Amino acid sequence: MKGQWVVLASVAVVAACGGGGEKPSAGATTAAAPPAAPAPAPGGAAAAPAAASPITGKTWDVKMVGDAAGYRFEPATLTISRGDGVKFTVVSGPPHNVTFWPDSIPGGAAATLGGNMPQTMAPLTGPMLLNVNDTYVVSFGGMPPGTYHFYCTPHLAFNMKGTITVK
Ligand SMILES: [Cu+2]
Repeated sequence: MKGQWVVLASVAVVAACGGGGEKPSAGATTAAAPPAAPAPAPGGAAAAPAAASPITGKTWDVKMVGDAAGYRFEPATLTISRGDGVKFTVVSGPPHNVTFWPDSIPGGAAATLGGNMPQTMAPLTGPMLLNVNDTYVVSFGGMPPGTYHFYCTPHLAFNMKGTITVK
């Protein structure tokens, strides 16, 4: 089972790299990503992360679950206000993480989002959460309104995806 996970994780990473359109060698397409909002200016994966903007509003809870029913974020869709935060907590089935598609977030949001994501492993890619009860908090302080699509890198193939809408 472990070997299978490694293979799937590799596929997901390749797909994630392809999404930014920066890596010429990947050969992957953005087919795995949900349809992006029309965005002439992509999220800007190349933009340097900005300084973190703190949470000034409510913090919402999203569970990261993997059980007999599958892998998922609960809730998978969330509407929040600018300045709110989202706390992801591992409930079962780790490892999980939170990765945003650079081309499926509002134009110009990548730099701020990158700055608001602690300990990233790659652009807009949160660290692996290895244990039940591990948490990861993302501030939406300073984030432009719009829709932010994200997924769990190890479980993208299992459709572990979610959407946060900032009002
Ligand atoms: Cu996961």
